[in-house]
Amino acid sequence: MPALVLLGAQWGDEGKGKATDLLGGSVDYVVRYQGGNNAGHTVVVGDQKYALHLLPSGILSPGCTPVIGNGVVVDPAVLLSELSGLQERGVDTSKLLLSGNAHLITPYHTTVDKVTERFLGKRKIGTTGRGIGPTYADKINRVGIRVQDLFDESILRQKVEAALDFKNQMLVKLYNRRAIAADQVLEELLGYADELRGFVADTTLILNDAIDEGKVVLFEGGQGTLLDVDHGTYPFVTSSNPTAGGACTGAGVGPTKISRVIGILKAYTTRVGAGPFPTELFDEDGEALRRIGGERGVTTGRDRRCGWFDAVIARYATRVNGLTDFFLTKLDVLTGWERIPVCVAYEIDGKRVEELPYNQTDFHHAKPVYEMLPGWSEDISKAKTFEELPKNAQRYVKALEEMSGAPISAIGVGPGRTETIEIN
Ligand code: 2SA
Ligand code: GDP
Ligand code: MG
Repeated sequence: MPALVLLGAQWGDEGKGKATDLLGGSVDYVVRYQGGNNAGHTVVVGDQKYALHLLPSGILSPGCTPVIGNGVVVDPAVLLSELSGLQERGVDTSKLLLSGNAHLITPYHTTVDKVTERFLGKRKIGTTGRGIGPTYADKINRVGIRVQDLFDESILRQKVEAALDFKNQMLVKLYNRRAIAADQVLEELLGYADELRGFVADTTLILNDAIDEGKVVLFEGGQGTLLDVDHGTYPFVTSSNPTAGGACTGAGVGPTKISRVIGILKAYTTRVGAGPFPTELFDEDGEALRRIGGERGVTTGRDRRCGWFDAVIARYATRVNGLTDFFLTKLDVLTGWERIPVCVAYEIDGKRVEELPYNQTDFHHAKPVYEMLPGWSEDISKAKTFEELPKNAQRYVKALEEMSGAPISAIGVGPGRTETIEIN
């Protein structure tokens, strides 16, 4: 298996960090290909809990080389503080590779992100405020700053001045804010150069060589399919491509090299930030899922919105990502419900719809059509095989698998590394 992608099949926070960590022991490289420190990936190893934002979860597996690909947006201050935080806890971070083509998040991107959200008011996206959207906007607008620019002061100056020219006019004239001084930005960025230099590499070349040599490369998505800027619930999305194709562009590896695409799928649904969410619950069931599942943003600490499992979304994720299999996570959180509703289709303007509507207005009007599945009350957190699960839990997994369009190859029954059932 030369290369595989692991990505979120819903709105993020499905448990990708844990799943990546689980595979970490058997892969040679773990690569982030999009997003930045908006991500929050939790990994629990023994009694130690790690919250990773920018670094690939593979950094916690000793044999594994962590890679930040060209498609990622990098806040250098966050990267350095995440690295030193891990070093203080005894994690070896020396193998990290950072693409010279990755774009940098600078303080003006973070400012523009926050100011834009404030001005959008009721229509805000609910971003993480980490400067993600403005940094990708600059990249597409060809006024971005890349990691490699840190090592050429005169080029860096030209690029920072060009980028600030327009932004300052906007900040001053439109938003009534103070202009940002190029010298200040330049000084801050240059201050990171020496510490980052040793990590910078031609990651595309290294990864392609590794695959050709038969090494195993795992691409770890941040956020999720429904937050994809092309395939998600636009405009309530992030500004990158967490879907499988993003791994190719965000790391410089061709699709013919990828043989497995795993969708991480939570046994219910959550979302952080604004936007449509057909199965969202506003009652005590939603509150219970949030409490039992610990559904709180790893980056911003915001409460996550919670709802029942949505098979329409799972089928869509199978389609747009070409999923080969699913890891179903957090099945243990559903223990104790007598009956568990599962959304099998939508009703839109009186019509039953089986597939995710491409039309935004239709999706905003979608009402879930539920099927009731029988629940279970036994503790499942110690189960090691599928057969050890209570019959109704087995039935729930099988029903989800049938509705979602790809086989389930692993089931999470707790946050720990070992609390997983593998199905062969
Ligand atoms: P942004 O900051 O521009 O990417 O925000 C745009 C939308 O994308 C959502 N988004 C996320 N959704 C779920 N999890 C994310 N990571 C953190 C976590 C979130 C947190 O692991 O819990 O701590 O709040 C993530 N990152 C971005 C975001 O909510 C907007 O809807
Ligand atoms: P990610 O962004 O997809 O990596 O997910 P997050 O780390 O933001 O959120 C997932 C949360 O669920 C984390 O707190 C994980 O420790 C936890 N988790 C992952 N898998 C399981 C599971 O199977 N059961 C339980 N109870 N928790 C899990
Ligand atoms: Mg997360």
